[in-house]
Amino acid sequence: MMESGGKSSKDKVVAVVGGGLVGALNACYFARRGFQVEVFESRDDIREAKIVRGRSINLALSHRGRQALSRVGMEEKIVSKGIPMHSRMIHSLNGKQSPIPYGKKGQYILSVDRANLNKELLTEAERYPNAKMNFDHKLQDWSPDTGLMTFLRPDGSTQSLQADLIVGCDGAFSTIRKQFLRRSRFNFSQTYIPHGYLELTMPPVAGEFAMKPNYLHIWPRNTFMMIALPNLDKTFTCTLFMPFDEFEKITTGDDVMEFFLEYFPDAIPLIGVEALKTDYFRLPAQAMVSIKCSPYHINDRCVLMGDSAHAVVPFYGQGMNAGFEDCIVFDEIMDQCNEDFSAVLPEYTRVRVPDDHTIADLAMYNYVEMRAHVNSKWFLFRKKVDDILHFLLPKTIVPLYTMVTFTRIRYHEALQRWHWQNKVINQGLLVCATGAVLGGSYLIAKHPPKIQSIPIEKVWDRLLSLKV
Ligand code: FAD
Ligand code: EGU
Repeated sequence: MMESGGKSSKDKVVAVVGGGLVGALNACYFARRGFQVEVFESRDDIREAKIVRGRSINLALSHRGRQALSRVGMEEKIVSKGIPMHSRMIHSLNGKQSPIPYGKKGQYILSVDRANLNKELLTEAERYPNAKMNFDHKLQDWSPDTGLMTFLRPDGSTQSLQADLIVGCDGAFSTIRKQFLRRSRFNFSQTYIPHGYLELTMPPVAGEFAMKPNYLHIWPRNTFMMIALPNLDKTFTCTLFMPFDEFEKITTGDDVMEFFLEYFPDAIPLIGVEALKTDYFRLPAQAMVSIKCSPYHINDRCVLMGDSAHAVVPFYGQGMNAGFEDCIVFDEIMDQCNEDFSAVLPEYTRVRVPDDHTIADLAMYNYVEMRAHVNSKWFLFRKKVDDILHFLLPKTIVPLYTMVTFTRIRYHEALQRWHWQNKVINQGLLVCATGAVLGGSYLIAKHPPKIQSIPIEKVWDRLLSLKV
């Protein structure tokens, strides 16, 4: 396809910096259009490395992410190796487990292995003859004027390459973004939350999953929270979230046991006492950061996608899903603008910034809310109220997590709709309450109750016999 630059797409070099989840998927999107795609990844090829040390072992894949995969023909391959989670399983302190479905039968999320997903995407990208992987290439710096990038190689040498378009997919601590930070009118905010996270493995019991597999297991304990997602090898990966100052208080194996006995007693035999005591100290607690910025582009030269543009705290399970949706949105704008980068890039910023900023806000809001007052009772209660209202008024009231997780309603529209729904609910409650007061007063006036006095010593008996 010829356009303004005079070069056709097959003559243009698109450099994707970062071969993580979003970079690898993006490589497929650009290769499919015929560009000369060069992926630069600082690490070694994870398909050859024995141990992959990275963030979170598994992730919740939902509708937005699946849609993005399906457009490059990868949905089936990934979904077939994912474990469906139809419900949450809420673990109360007393060991009681209560399931809360995500929705109707087809509404489930998938637990997918991060390393496998990344490997499959790299392999898919490599199937295009016009896509090339460059591992062990760590970007050092680049020039917005010329598009020239410099990479550091493991032997200490450097290598340079010029690209027509640079796609920054190099994660939350993006090197590409450094050039954005030097520019005027670039907005940037970065917030570390006081919580850290730590991953523990729950082994199989007698060759079977230690807990029900098709659930996202949650232990909500206000300040402390644990989540477990199933893996294909019948283990669960448990992620413990707690404030760093609490992590610091736990320094010995006995401290760990005492802590788990108080907050997650049912998990102790499942993880195993010895494993718990050692696994806990294997890695230090990891930090979580929320990053927002805008614009996402520099001229017609460079664009940020995925965590490099918007790192979100993991309390909505949307970081990767949002990054994958970035790829769809960019791809659609490429069609609309005839692949003219000078039109595509500003349009991408215009369309995508409000949605990415909203999911960052929603995830942060959920973090604050969970931390403040979400114990298992409250969690169960809130989700049930949402679901009952949705059942009664299916077209009017759609829970926020449903819009976020199971639709492609733009994040900012989902938020607006949620505000509107809350107004409707509150007004509904007001009408009901007013009606109840008026109706009640009328009935009482019409049929004055016979005053029946209860002997004071019976009051407690009555109160205690009430089942809550
Ligand atoms: P990354 O995955 O960080 O990849 C960036 C890549 O760039 C890496 O491979 C890195 O090596 C490379 N790189 C970095 N710097 C350079 C450089 N200078 N030169 C070359 N290469 C470079 N999301 C969900 O959707 N669902 C979940 O359930 C979920 N759970 C999560 C749980 C936790 C605890 C955390 C921390 C995150 C979770 N996320 C989840 C978010 C998800 O992990 C991220 O949104 C996702 O990994 C972003 O992908 P990315 O490709 O943009 O960045
Ligand atoms: C955190 C860490 C339950 C994977 C938010 C729900 C998460 C995930 C929830 C992690 C929660 C919280 C939602 C999904 C998902 C819930 C969601 C959180 C996956 C509102 C690997 N969150 N997560 N909400 O509804 O929409 O189940 O590490 F505990 S999936 Cl914090 Cl849907």
